[in-house]
Amino acid sequence: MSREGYKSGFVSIIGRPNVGKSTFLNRVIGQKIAIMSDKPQTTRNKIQGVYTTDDAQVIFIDTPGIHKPKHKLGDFMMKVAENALKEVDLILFMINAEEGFGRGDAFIIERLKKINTPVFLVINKIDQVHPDDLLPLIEQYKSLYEFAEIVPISALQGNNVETLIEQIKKYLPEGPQYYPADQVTDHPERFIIAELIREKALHLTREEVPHSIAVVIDAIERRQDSSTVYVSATIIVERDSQKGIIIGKQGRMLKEIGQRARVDIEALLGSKVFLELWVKVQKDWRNRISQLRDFGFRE
Ligand code: GDP
Ligand code: MG
Ligand code: K
Repeated sequence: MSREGYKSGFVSIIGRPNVGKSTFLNRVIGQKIAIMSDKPQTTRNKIQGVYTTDDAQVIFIDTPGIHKPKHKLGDFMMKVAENALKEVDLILFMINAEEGFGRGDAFIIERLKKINTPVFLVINKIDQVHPDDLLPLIEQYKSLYEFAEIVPISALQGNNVETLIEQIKKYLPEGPQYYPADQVTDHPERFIIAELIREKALHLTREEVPHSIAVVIDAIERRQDSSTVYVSATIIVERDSQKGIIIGKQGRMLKEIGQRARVDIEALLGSKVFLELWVKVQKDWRNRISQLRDFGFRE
């Protein structure tokens, strides 16, 4: 569908881990599609959220984040992120008002200087700081890069989020409504389900398993003559010890992960779910780029 005056485009959200990118996306889209966590690097795939109104459609990309690569997965992710940034209409560079400028930001700003896409500085978590502390922060960032707009918000409480949306619309070109109004994500359910399971595993095991665990969905089937959806998934870890932690004493941890994930998956699919979880050790999978696509990473 294309209409005169209708605006649409792609917006990429970047920033250091934990600045609130997923929280913002969830608030705008109003559905749990990006996974929130107090642990860094939870979001490793691109997640698109589609925000549609009468006069515009904004397609958000929650990139894995640009950071200094530590291993091959980091390299790969950074390439994905950089390519994504060149192709979008607008970049939201999100920072945490509480933390101020950090080395991670310097790294990101160097990358931004190499591309022509306009960039907003979005200062998040303003609910955590005194308004007087914002001005020096703004001045500091202004001296480093020519931002198209600077917008302070609280993604958690919603302050100024609508203003930000209005500003975003101004920067979008005229274009078609790419997605139906009721579609909030173009990711297959399979990806969201995998992220929900991964989120439960990370939360329940606390600091004991690394963020490198991956979840592969083996099957999603609606059983005939039944209202139940059957989901089979495998949690991939790098070491036997991690497998032990995920499974837990007498399988209790895995059971708990499964029960909690099932509740969310049932809400997502709107039907009863039978969830079967497996755990597999695959050593050093992060450095095997050839396998990344099998785990759902996309270029
Ligand atoms: P991401 O890594 O950038 O996607 O960050 P998340 O969206 O996962 O948020 C990281 C943490 O910051 C979570 O605990 C959020 O609840 C919290 N957070 C996000 N936005 C705000 C905000 O505006 N104010 C406050 N106080 N906390 C926030
Ligand atoms: Mg995130
Ligand atoms: K730029």
